[in-house]
Amino acid sequence: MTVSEKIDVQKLLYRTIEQLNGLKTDFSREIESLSELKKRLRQGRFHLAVLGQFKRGKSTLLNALLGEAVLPTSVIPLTAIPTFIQGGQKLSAKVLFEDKKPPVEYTADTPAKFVDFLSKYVAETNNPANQLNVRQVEVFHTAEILRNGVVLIDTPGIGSTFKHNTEATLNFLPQCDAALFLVSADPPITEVEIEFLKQVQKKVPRLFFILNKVDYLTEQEKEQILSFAGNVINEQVECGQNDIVFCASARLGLQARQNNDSELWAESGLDSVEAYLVDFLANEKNEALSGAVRKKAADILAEVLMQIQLSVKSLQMPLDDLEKRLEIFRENLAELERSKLSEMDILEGDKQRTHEFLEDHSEKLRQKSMSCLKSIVEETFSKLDPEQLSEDAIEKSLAKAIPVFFEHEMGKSTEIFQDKMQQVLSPHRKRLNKLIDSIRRTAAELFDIPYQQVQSMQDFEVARRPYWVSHQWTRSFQRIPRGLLGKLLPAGVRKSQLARRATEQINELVIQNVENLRWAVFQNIDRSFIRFQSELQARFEQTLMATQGAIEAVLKKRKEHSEMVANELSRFDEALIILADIKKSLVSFCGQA
Ligand SMILES: Nc1nc2c(ncn2[C@@H]2O[C@H](COP(=O)(O)OP(=O)(O)OP(=O)(O)O)[C@@H](O)[C@H]2O)c(=O)[nH]1
Ligand SMILES: [Mg+2]
Repeated sequence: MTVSEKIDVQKLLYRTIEQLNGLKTDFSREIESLSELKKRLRQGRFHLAVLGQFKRGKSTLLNALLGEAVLPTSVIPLTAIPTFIQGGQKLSAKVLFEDKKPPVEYTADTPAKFVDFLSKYVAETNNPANQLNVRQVEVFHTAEILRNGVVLIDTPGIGSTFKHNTEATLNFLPQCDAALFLVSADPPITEVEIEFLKQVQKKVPRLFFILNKVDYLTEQEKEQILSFAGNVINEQVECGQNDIVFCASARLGLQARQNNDSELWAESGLDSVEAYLVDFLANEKNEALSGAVRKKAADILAEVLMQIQLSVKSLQMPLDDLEKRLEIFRENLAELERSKLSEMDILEGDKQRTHEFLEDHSEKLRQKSMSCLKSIVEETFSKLDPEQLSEDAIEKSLAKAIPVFFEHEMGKSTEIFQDKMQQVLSPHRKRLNKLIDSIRRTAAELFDIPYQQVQSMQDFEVARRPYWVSHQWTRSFQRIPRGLLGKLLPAGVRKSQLARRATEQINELVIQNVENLRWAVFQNIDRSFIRFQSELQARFEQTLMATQGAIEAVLKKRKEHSEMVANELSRFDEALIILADIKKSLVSFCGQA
């Protein structure tokens, strides 16, 4: 869909709202939903992440695309916290924390000062192991590329000694709509990158490869490395839409933008990257989003049309006939209401069973983590001399392993439970949709009006805020007085005391961390069920209002103000023609998509 078609859809939504406002019937719910759709169309976000091994030039590339150096870059592994860069009025930042600490906000005078500010939070050197508990950093920038709701995300490089970052990045991938995957010639694509790429490919719908730092290379070297990287990528990644490879020099690109040098910008290769991203990705975003918006709007209109047709019929029919039919309709509805209640009971049961499944899952995870942490302690015992063995040494080896292990398990659990929820909810969705549909069918048959089918019964994707699924994992011991494990004790006794202490500590750590993970999943499950239930309840009620509600309203009006019937009829007739026409346009757009 082109931008002008997007504007056309916006106009159609606007005209529909205008029509509904003009009718003297309460369409406030529909108007609210249509306004929400208009907003979604305007604000739609597109998450484009820059991924790759550490030091491939991710932050430099983003700086070049933004046109100035605002993200810290360095020769040592640096970016430790994901940074979300979105459109804004001026260069500013917001740092969000894990704990309840309020966010820190900053507006910069110069890019250099901005880099200094960000470095305090995102750089591994200044905030080692994320001591400051930063959850994510948001940057607001005026760059053109961010205009269309595109959010660029600078991610921590994978494969550095900070393994925890790699796991957090993997867990974040499902939120990316597309990614730029950076490789470079020094060294050419590594095994760690290939493993990472396989994961990325499973979770990110669109990938673009960039061979960065080509300024190092002669033409011949560039061709060699490009064909090498191309072969490796082709072997590892199923080809198709994902095989676009760009050559670029982020460093030259940044220089070009800083000096307003368009020749150098072209030479850096980033002109093609930018042109591609701005046009194609922004349109692709519009495509998916407008498709969903058009379908949803067409559905709302289908219900509105049915409601108006029902009202027209109810206005035309002899009064006693209308009362009779309404009575039959009410009887039918009572039966459907009973079916809905028993469906909701089954849903509640399924929620309990999903929680039980989580308890089972957590128990297995407790056992698995216990044996994993125990083997880490045993390894420490076997590697170190008795004199070097200390509670500190054991704690250090556990502290290193815990975030990696649990972050990984968190990712796996999230996937397992996403599938589980899909499995559990999808039959409910089907049955409840059928139930709601039969309200419409019954009304159509009983009142002899065309049945309007509602197409998209799927959940409408909720507007996503970027979030980084990294958690704080407990990794430190409860200290005990030094004397108890004193070095003066015979080696054998010390060792067995240490082993006993280590087992106690592992127990504690496992309990705390599994609980942390279990609680996060538990809340997700609950939230999904609540959203599902309230959405269906709302749809059920909306359909009742559009059918039973509409007929009852007409009946009341005819009894109390029979003189208004003719006016009302002509208003409805007019609206029917216009709205049916708008719906036709929306559906024909859908056909084109
Ligand atoms: N020659 C050359 N050097 C580059 C290029 N792009 C980046 N660099 C340099 O590579 C080093 C790493 O760049 P960064 O942008 O910090 O890399 P990164 O991928 O963000 O690194 P992490 O945040 O640690 O994962 C810096 O010294 C950059 O100046 C390039 O196109 N050519
Ligand atoms: Mg970086």
